[in-house]
Amino acid sequence: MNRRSFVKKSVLSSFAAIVGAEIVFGSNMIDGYTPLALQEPDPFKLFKKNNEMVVLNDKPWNIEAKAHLLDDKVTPNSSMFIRNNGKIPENINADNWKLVINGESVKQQKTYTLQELKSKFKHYTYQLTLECGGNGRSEFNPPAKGNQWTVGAVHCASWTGIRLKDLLEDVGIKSDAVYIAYHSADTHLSGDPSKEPISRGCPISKAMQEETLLAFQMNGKDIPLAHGYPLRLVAGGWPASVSGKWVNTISVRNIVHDGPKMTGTAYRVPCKNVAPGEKVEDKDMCIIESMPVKSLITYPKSGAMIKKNKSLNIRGHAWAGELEVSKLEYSIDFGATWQECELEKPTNRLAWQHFSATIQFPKIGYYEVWAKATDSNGVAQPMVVPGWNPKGYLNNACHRIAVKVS
Ligand SMILES: Nc1nc2c(c(=O)[nH]1)N[C@H]1C(S)=C(S)[C@@H](COP(=O)(O)O)O[C@H]1N2
Ligand SMILES: [Mo]
Repeated sequence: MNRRSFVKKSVLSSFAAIVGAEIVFGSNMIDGYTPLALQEPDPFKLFKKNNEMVVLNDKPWNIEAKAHLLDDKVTPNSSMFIRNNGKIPENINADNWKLVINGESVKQQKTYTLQELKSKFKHYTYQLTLECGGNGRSEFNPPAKGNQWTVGAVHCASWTGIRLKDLLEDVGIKSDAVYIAYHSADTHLSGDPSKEPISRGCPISKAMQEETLLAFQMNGKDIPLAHGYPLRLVAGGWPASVSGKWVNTISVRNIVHDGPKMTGTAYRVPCKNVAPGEKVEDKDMCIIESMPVKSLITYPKSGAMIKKNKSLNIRGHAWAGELEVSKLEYSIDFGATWQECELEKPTNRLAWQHFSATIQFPKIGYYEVWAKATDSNGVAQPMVVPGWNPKGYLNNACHRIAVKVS
């Protein structure tokens, strides 16, 4: 007879500690069995997220915020969306974390420990807007495959780290350098260790900007595991896919990086507008760089009720990739007329900007408040979903909330 052994006492008590209760018939569990409660962890507890966040996918984890959860000027972890392409690395030991700088265009390969990075280079802190290229995807028609982000795949946290530029200068790069690429510790969903879930990067010019960081802190603390602990690339204003989490290698390339999610339809859009649903050839696709101008009304929550003759204070944030937002307007008549909002300057380049306005409504009834940002080049958000593309990127249509006056 093939007798199976039962779970060990020590394992049982550690399970009980995680579950937070005695596992009453636990001694009947066979060895190697994982209680369901540990197989399906509560993502809100696991990642310390507000339980109004929306889980779009659990394999891999993809979780988005709602507009009203993003009301803080600096986004706290509890409201930050999570976008993973693979499995979050396990058993990270920051004490022996290493960063390798290699590639065709380094003078010689170099390796730094996390400790060396922290002690050798000057630290900088910036608030940086990171928006997933696919934020707003759910509104494209014909629909695009992928996580159906609505409006909440954006955050602006405060990141502390070293400048990538300082590091690359220390390594020494050749004059033929074109691109930098990240490689990370997360693993492919297939379990195949030879495959990377994602490896992207940016042109040298973006890598050399003052605000492009290799960050080890977020909002003044170690970066949360889901957001890239212990080391993350942060390139504000570009699709957040450039900001590699759990980074263990930076490659300096003499070609445009060709890693997973750099080619085909991934993070690329037709170089020229196409009709919805049109087939686009590979050679006519361009890599997304600076993100377009956009804004979000974060207060009040859509569905607000106010009493007649009372004014309504609204507020939110606006961002424009590499550019500054120069104007923010609101409309209560479906875009027929616009009034200007108060708009603050960004705390630093590539941080989102805060806006506010006090609105009077002419009479009792249903209204929508729309917000529209304009960037420093005079380009405004469209009122309808812009340029269809195969993977549903770059939807920067005006955000709107419903308001009832009674
Ligand atoms: N290593 C690694 N880095 C990554 C990803 C990933 O799956 N693996 N996802 C990218 C994408 S597509 C986005 S939108 C952002 C999301 O960052 P966040 O989860 O901290 O919000 O991380 C980027 N960096
Ligand atoms: Mo993304």
